[in-house]
Amino acid sequence: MQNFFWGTATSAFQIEGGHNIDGRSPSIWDVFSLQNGRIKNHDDGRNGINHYKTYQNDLTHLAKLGVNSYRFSLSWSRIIPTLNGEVNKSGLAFYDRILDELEKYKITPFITLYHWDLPQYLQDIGGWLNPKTVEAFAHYVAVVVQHFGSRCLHYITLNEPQCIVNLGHRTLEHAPGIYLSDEQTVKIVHHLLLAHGHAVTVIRKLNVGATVGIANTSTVAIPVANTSTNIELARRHYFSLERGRFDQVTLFSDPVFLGRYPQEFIEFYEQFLPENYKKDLEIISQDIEYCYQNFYTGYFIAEDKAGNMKILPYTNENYTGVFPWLHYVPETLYYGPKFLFERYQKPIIISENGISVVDKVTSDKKVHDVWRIKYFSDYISALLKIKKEGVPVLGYFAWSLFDNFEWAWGYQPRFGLIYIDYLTQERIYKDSFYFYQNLIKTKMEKI
Ligand code: GCO
Repeated sequence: MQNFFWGTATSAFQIEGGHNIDGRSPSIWDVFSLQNGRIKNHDDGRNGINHYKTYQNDLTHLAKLGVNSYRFSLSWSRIIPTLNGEVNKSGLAFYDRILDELEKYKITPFITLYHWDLPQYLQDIGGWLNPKTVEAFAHYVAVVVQHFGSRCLHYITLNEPQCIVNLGHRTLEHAPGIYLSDEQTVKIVHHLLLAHGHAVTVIRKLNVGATVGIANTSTVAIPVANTSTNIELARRHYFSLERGRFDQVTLFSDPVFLGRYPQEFIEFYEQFLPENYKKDLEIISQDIEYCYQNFYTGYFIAEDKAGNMKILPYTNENYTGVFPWLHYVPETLYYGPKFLFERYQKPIIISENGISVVDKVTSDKKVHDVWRIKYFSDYISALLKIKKEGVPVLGYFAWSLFDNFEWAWGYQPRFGLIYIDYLTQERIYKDSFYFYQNLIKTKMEKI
């Protein structure tokens, strides 16, 4: 095994394009993309960055970057385009070609099985509200894992179920953009967890020796003072759960790693869970290898004179880039892994971390993304610090390799190490590409 997984991450819908060729059927994001007013500037996500056609060249850039790992997701509706479950061979063949390229460059694949692009035919029968979707997921996972065999040894079942639930079904910023009541929302939480659990069962049964994980996400509570009471207040706030919010870390991580729902969740919502939910928790909490987490940002917790917890406002230093929610808070990659490891006792892999800034191509055809470099540099330093202090951190995946389709925000926010000129589809290395390349080169052997 490698010492440390240095990688970048992408997702199928955000980059692939090729939405209606070689047998792929629409996903909920294809449909959502075309609905009036859903996506900024009416950007059409179905084009991605044309990676379906340019993947071969695109992956030469990945090799140049010098990473030893690459996290990408599969388009479910490319592989299984209809409700009858039949397999589309050309869909699998596309990913075979990607694996061929990765093998050529000795880059370890990490496959995300579900990164938000549910086949529309499943949404048509109720989406994650319908238990049939869970069965369909297990079938799709079996097809994939059987097909790739030992060519892929790292699977991530779901990406950010918090967002699937919350953005897709509560705030309606994301597909399918259908509002669910608390009762229905609890059902899809449970179904998503079950989908994860069944995927673990399938992967173990097929016995390919792959590791499994789920990429949850969270905004981390950062203690402003390094005192045990302040750290405890932050930890408690980070792991608390509020009624009506379905985006907190314990909601998906406690069932997976501890085999139980958070106490508050049970108090608020137990009546909406299926009768046999405790049995289901056994499936959900099967042992998995890694605790993946997508970390972007944090918020500050202080202690007032009476010893009470207080959330502090951000300062100018916590620059936001293009996104109002994404503040520069490098301590996120120190306290996040620390708190998660203390609670779940599993090795940590950062499955996403990055920032969107306003990138401009200058007359010398370069992109001087100074802020992104500062962000990566300070976040990675914080991560390596907690690793040095004994938390087993095994990998880091920068989000993202390319600028891409940023969901409801369209193509305007740019998260890539590589700039995309959307008129010509030209790829231009940003300064942060060289920064990350150099960082990997100097750290690769040392940690
Ligand atoms: C995620 C999202 C990514 C986003 C990124 C920036 O996993 O968080 O899936 O697809 O592009 O988070 O918002």
